[in-house]
Amino acid sequence: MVRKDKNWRHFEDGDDRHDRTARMKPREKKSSKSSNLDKEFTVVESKWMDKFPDGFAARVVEVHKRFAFISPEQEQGQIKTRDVWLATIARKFLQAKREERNFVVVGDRVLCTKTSEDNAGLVTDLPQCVVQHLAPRNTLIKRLDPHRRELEHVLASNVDQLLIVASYAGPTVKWGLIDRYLVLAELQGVRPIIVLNKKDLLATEKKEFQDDCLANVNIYKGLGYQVISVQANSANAKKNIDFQELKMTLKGKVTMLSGHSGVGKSSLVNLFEPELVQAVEKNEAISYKGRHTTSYASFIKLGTGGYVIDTPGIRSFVLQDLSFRELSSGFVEFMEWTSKCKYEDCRHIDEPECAIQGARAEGKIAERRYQSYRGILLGTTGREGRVRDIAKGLILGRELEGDYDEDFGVSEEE
Ligand SMILES: Nc1nc2c(ncn2[C@@H]2O[C@H](COP(=O)(O)OP(=O)(O)OP(=O)(O)O)[C@@H](O)[C@H]2O)c(=O)[nH]1
Ligand SMILES: [Mg+2]
Ligand SMILES: [Zn+2]
Repeated sequence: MVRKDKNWRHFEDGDDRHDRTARMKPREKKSSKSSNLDKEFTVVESKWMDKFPDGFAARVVEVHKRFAFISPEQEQGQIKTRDVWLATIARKFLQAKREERNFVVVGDRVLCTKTSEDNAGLVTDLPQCVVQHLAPRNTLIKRLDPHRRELEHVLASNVDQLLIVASYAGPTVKWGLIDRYLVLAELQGVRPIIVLNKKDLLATEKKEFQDDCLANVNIYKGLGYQVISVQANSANAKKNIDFQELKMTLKGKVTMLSGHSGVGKSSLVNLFEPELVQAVEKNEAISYKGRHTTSYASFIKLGTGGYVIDTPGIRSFVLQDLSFRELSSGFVEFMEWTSKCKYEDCRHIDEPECAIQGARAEGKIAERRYQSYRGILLGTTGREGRVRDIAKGLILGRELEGDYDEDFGVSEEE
């Protein structure tokens, strides 16, 4: 049984299926021993296995402040996400990566060595290892660190697809947030898929709202994006044709879920036979208030094929600082017009003879999408948390301005 402690969440018996920390507790006295493997870190990857006969390749499946969970890779990089080791990071490696907030992130491919030392200062029956090497990352999902802007906050790596999850209502869909995630996906070369959940709640909304939702869905579909409408908590969810489509889309891929807290990300994951069943708040009213049910980004194998990274909901998502060129390339419908602007450095805001403005006037670019672009470029959107945070007195200086946020994948308590 896990000890109740401020750093450790307490679980009832049988409630540990969705939590990897359930099998450990803090050690009474911290070990003073440190690994002497630090010196070996610079060894090139090709020679690595010779140096470390007990070395193995693995994938990072969950990251905590002082340790991570990894799953050893089997053939062709496949992993069993239920089979986890407790990993600490070689010290020299920590220093090399100081400019980042997390040393390893979910999705990273790493090389590890077995250890019998309790480097994390924990009592656990999990096998333990030390991360010695980080493979180059193919794709990166990152955002501005809301607390310290000079730090890059990488949320996940080596992701093939981004599932942008929103609910029609409870909480109400924020189209601007979907646009920002689309920009992120476009710029990283990660395929975006939009999922609109809580279809049942849409039916209870006013016709005006329903029409607006339909118009927005049609905008995205018109741009070539896959849009899927579901009710994740329905007993018949799996019979739904949209569910079947999503199942095929997830197969053979690593897909990261993102979106506000309470939109139904974990409910959705649970439909695809996950190796680790995800916790879902039963009381819907509580989940609307932004209380997080999922606490850590977690890499999970699906019985129906593929892997997902379930993540805790976010309060606001602020893109990295982007130039107007980068930003406009994140809006796919701008592409055919940007070369026709009179000025090469046209930002499409108030410049004369701007082709984007022309297309907008003719209705060839949707007004709402243009306003999203303008809002991101001028820094006036992406800051939903701002009003609430001013009220709470949380905005103290520039670094917190506008986007005070919950951690994403890193617990505040740790
Ligand atoms: N009405 C309705 N409720 C749903 C639906 N899908 C999920 N819910 C409920 O919405 C609440 C939040 O669901 P979760 O799956 O925990 O949401 P989440 O996005 O994982 O939330 P975080 O982990 O906090 O980020 C739960 O009470 C679910 O039962 C749906 O299609 N319709
Ligand atoms: Mg969740
Ligand atoms: Zn222009």
